[in-house]
Amino acid sequence: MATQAQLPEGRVLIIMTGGTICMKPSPDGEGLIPVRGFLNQGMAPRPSFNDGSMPEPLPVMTTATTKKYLRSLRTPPSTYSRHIRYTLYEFPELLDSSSISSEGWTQIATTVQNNYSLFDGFVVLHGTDSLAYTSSALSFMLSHLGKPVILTGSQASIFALQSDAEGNLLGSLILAGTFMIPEVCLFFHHRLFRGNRTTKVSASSFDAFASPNCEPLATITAMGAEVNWNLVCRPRSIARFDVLRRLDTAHVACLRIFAGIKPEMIAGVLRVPGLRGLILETFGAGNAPSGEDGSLTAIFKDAVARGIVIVNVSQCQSGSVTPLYAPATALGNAGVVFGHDLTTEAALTKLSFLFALPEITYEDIIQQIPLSLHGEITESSTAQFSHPSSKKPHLSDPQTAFAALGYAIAKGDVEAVTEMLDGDQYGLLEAQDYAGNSVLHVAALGPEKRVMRELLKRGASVHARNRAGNSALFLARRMGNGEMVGLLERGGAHLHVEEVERGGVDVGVGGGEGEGEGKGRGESNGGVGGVGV
Ligand code: ASN
Repeated sequence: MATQAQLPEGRVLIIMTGGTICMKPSPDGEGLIPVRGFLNQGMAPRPSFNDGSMPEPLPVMTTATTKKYLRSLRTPPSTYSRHIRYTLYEFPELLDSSSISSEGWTQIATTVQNNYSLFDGFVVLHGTDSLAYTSSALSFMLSHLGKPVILTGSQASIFALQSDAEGNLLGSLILAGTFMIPEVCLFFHHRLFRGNRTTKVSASSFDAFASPNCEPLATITAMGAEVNWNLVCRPRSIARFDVLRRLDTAHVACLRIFAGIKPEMIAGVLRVPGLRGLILETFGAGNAPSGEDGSLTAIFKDAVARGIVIVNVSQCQSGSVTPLYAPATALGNAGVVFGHDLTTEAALTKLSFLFALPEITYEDIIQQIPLSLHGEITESSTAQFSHPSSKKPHLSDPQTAFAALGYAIAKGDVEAVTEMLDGDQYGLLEAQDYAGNSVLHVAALGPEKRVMRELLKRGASVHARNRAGNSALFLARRMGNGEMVGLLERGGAHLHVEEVERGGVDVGVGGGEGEGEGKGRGESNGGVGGVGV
């Protein structure tokens, strides 16, 4: 039996940007303002955030080259027999989130990037007003993300007697330090949403966010977290984590159609100097007035001819924009793009992202809008996100299926592995054997690089660790399998900080390259060859 001191730890960096969660009344009586010292004043005195173990400070990269050691705390063990060890980095200027802009998003994205190899997950504390915008923006800025980035905040300050702050923060912390959900998420009121599907729906209720067109990725209940792994988007190509540093928000606008709107108003917006894109919030399934004698339709047509991208999204919270009615069809014929079930927040930030890509053409952008880049839109050909395979399950129960897959991987049988994963109904990419090894651990010790490539392309997590705390990369290094090491590193793998601390291998920061040689030393993990869930 592991004693409490031996329980594994998930390491989480909390990034504090401001918001109500850290606010107190301003001394001059001008309303609530963010205050500094959240870790010491808001978290350390609360037993659910601090088990009193007084762990060592943790290193945090405050810029790409500046490392600081910051006070760390540890939670008591969670339902998952795991502590969450964390520290908190406060931005130099804390904001009411109504003031955030693309610079703030860049600051968050680069902080994640600079600390990527030092933590298992990230929690971003942020005001609720623009939380759905920031979550959407980050989902596009962070590419080939392999770790959870969870944004949260609260409707009442952590210093208030009755607040949602503690629950939102603790839930985010436990999810970020326990589950390898490689997405930008928003956690609020017991639910974990895909960030780019969210919208703020209440200015006062604790249940302040909705994700009307996508089920929650996870829900916290009294029994723990129920993760809907079928919905989770994983990287689908072999590449390292990267960040697009700046979105082009300067050339995008948003306009809400209302009953009786004058065509001149719309024409005025479409003539704003430098405008490249417009999000048009239409009625219902995508309808707008056509104007007298089609005058409004002509205005849209003219703007499209001048190269302005116009995206049609609905004012309704749920449902999708489609050419069901004549007015929506007329907009489509004028060159307005159907935004299907994109939220306004996701549509605005997606356009800002696409405009920021070097050398992208108008046609490229039009093609990308209806495609799901990070799960933000339901592609019309696949009405459902959950994808139970049409093939029959290969084997009758998860244990037998995982064991069979493990043996096929160990043998290097690419065809058998591919077939089993095509027919997988048990979530075998998430499964672990009795020693905590995932399919990637087995493949790291196996003979076939092609099997590893197949697993990586299907989004198997390169950051999963077995019960001995070893990653697949660590095992491949110890085997001295340089090719496997290189492939894993190309897929974003790096040694975990604990592996570095144990083995004295320099991991570098910001996802740097390893040397492709088995150099690490550490405890033996045993049991990789024998599989069974
Ligand atoms: N005005 C606050 C903010 O967005 C609202 C909140 O966090 N609940 O920063």
